[in-house]
Order: sequence, then C-alpha cells, then structure tokens
Amino acid sequence: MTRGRFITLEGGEGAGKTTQIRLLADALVKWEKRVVVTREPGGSPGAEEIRGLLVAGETGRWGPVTEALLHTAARRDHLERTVWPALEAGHWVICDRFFDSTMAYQGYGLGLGRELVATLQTAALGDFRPDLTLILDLPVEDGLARAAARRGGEDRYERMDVAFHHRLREGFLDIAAREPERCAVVDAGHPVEAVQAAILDHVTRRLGAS
Ligand code: Z5A
Repeated sequence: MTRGRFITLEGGEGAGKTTQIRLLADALVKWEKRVVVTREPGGSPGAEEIRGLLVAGETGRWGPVTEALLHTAARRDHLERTVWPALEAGHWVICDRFFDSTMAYQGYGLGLGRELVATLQTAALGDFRPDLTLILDLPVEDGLARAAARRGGEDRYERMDVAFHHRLREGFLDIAAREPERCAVVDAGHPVEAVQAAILDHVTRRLGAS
C-alpha cells in the first residue's frame, strides 16, 4: 500500500481555507484519490473536545503556554487516531490548519517565540511534516471582514486586537520563507476560482497529482 499524502492549509481569519479545501477535495476525488478532510483544533473525538475549550470564552481565558499545550495535545490525538491511520491506508489527507497555526498564533501572535513552539511540536510530532502546506495570504482587514460576514459573530481568536492579526500574517509569511520546499504562499485576495487554480497548480507540480 502506497502511503497517502498530507496537505495542510493555513492562513489568518477568513482567508478562505474551508472554501478551498472543499474544492481541492473534489478535484482530488476526480483524480481518483481517496480523500480525508479534517481540521485542527479537532479532527478526532478527543481533539474536538479540546477544541471546545480553545475557541470559546474570553480572549484571555488561557495563558499562552497553556494554550499552546492544549493545541499540541489535541494535535497528538488527531494524528494518532485520524491522520496517521488514513495516510497508512493510502488516503490523501487535507487538514484545515496544522502545526504552523500554533507557530503563527501562539508563537508570533501571542509572543511565545519560535523556540518553545518548535520544542512542543517536536515532542508531539517527531520528524513528521506535511508533504505540502498552502498558506493563504490576505490583508488582515479583508480577512476579518470576510470572517465576520460569514459567521455573523466572532470566535475567541477573531476578537484578538488587530495588531495580533498583523503579527499572525507576518508569522505565516516568515514560516513560508524559512521552508520554501514545504510551503507555498497563495494570494487569497483573488476570486475563489483563481485561488483554486493556483492551489491545483501547486498540488500538481509539487505532489504530481492530476
Ligand atoms: N488556532 C490556534 O490558535 N493555534 C493552533 O495551533 C490551531 C488553531 C490549529 C480555529 O478557528 C481557531 O484556532 C483559529 C486559529 C486557532 N482562529 N480563528 N478564528 P476555526 O477553525 O473556527 O476558524 P478558521 O480556521 O480561522 O476559519 P476562518 O478563518 O474563519 O475561515 P476560512 O476557513 O479561512 O475561510 P472560509 O470559511 O472559506 O471563508 C470565509 C468567508 O469568505 C466565507 O463567507 C466565504 O464565502 C468567503 N470567501 C472565501 N474565499 C473567498 C474569495 N476568494 N473571495 C471572496 N470571498 C471569499
């Protein structure tokens, strides 16, 4: 059995990950891949329980270290119970956010720094990495407006101040610049179809799917 591929989508609020994941999954199914779509925080029963602790409540509900630990604990459960078995079974796994979100949100956004977050990721993941990470990049104000329009409300992270969201965006771009082999930055400011075309281009060229 050939191992599947692991594709992660990252970006700030309202970047369009959910929209693009649906379209990417459809394309991969047409190309006769077996596809699993999942998300973080969450993606397994235990991790979904932890998600409830993370996305609801006051912005200052958790200290930054506790918050990073909760995301990391959820991630380990998600990997063991959902992602690794699916990859072993030959599925292409598409994940809405992964460890780059911990680096961007908790490392850059909340100021924990790269070193501590990298240590946590090594403890939870070992050497495991996505085959491809698509970072959807969008000006902060545009992303927040999209997210607010979609939900009609705000979750805990959307209520962080605008400076936080700027640190987040710079964080994602820095991650991409440090790991160009794994990461591709996609301009998410274009219409849905154009963003989709750019994503399919990366998936085809980098992973050989079509
Ligand atoms: N988090 C963390 O802090 N640390 C971690 O380690 C992890 C996560 C893993 C999970 O939230 C939160 O957890 C997240 C980070 C934090 N912060 N927040 N919020 P979530 O999973 O509930 O939400 P999200 O991942 O942030 O999703 P989102 O940003 O709100 O949305 P999206 O999936 O990127 O976008 P969308 O739903 O596809 O699109 C948003 C709207 O824009 C919608 O109305 C679309 O129709 C529209 N849209 C999409 N594409 C376009 C284009 N191209 N043009 C115009 N309009 C568009």
